[in-house]
Order: sequence, then structure tokens, then C-alpha cells
Amino acid sequence: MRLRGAYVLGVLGLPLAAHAETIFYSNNFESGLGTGWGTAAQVTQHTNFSKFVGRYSGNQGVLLTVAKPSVPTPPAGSWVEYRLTFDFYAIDSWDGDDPTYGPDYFCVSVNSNTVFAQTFANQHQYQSFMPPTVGGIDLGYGAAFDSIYRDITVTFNPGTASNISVSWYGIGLQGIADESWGIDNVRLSYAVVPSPAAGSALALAGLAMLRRRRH
Ligand SMILES: [Ca+2]
Ligand SMILES: [Ca+2]
Ligand SMILES: [Ca+2]
Repeated sequence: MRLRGAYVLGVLGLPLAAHAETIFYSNNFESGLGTGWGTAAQVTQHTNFSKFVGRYSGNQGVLLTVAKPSVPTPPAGSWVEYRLTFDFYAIDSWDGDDPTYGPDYFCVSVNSNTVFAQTFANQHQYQSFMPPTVGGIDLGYGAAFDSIYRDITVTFNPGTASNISVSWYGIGLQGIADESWGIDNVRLSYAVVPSPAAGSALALAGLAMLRRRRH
């Protein structure tokens, strides 16, 4: 519940407009991977997707590790909220919640805590996540439909670790010719926001908006 509320807040820009956001990692991969990526990471180029990290299938995943920035001590009544934003490319015949061929999950964890776990479909509407920014249409690779989801935003608590390790991974996908994915435009940021007591009211408001959007 908190996850979806947080996501909608990011989409609607409510706290982003009110509180300055400091970006401490940003990469569109047009100049390559850069540092911090695990050995499975690779950059692929495609006309309709630009350069991105991918493609992956099956239960494969990719890891990014970034040093946790030193952040200012928040004033009383505030706390530091960390955010991960990225674009997700769902490529070819993802089955979403289909009982026979699914479920096909795409997930994200930060420092081993799952912060995103949603099903995606390209052949029908049966998925847990909201509709794509682009698609489903055939954008490339196999003839099956593909989808682009821009600016997926999740909030997370990095805990006391000195690094922030982000893992993106699929669960239950078939081979790369059938179902694959990539990520692009990855950003990590933080913002000083009202303390959880004040923030939870905003999150509930965001959740209510999401429910209206989905119906
Ligand atoms: Ca790119
Ligand atoms: Ca499948
Ligand atoms: Ca395709």
C-alpha cells in the first residue's frame, strides 16, 4: 500500500514540487554504463529504445551499487526520503497475471528490501501495474507487442549501509526471444520532506487518486 502511494506521489509531483530534490546518480546510457554496475550489466542500442541496460529474460537481473551520499540533517518535523526513478521497457510477449503463461513479474530491491514487484502484460490488460506510457505496439525485437513505462518512481530506506545497492530482476519470464526487458534513464535522489506523520496523509491521498485512475 505504501509502495503504490509513494509511486503516485512521484508521478503527480506533489512532494517534488514542494521540496527540492538532489540527484546523486543519473544515467541515460548514451555514453555507456559508467561505473557501479555488476558484471551482468550490458548496454544495448535500439532505434525505438535508445541505449539502455538490457536485455534480460528468465529470472535474470542487474545490479547497481552507488555510495550513499552525505545528506544534510533534516530540520525538526522532516526526514530524508530516498527515491529511485527509471524507465522500464517490457519487450515482447509478457503474460502479466495470465494463469497459464504467467505470472510474469518485474521487481526491484534496494539493499535486499523489495521496493517494487508488479506483473506486466503486453498481449492483454491483465497486469497489476498501471498502463504504459507507450504501447502495447510492436517497437522492435520479436513481432509481439512491447511497452515503455517512463519515470517509475519508488521510495526506499537505505538503512545504515554505506552503499545503496539496487537490483532490478524478472521472475518467471521465458527466454529472450519470448519475453525480455531493459531499464533506462536511471536516477537516484533524495529530498527533505515532512515527517512520516504528515507524509502519510499525502500518501493516502495519492493512493485514493491511484484508485480513481485505475477504475
Ligand atoms: Ca537511453
Ligand atoms: Ca510468461
Ligand atoms: Ca516486439
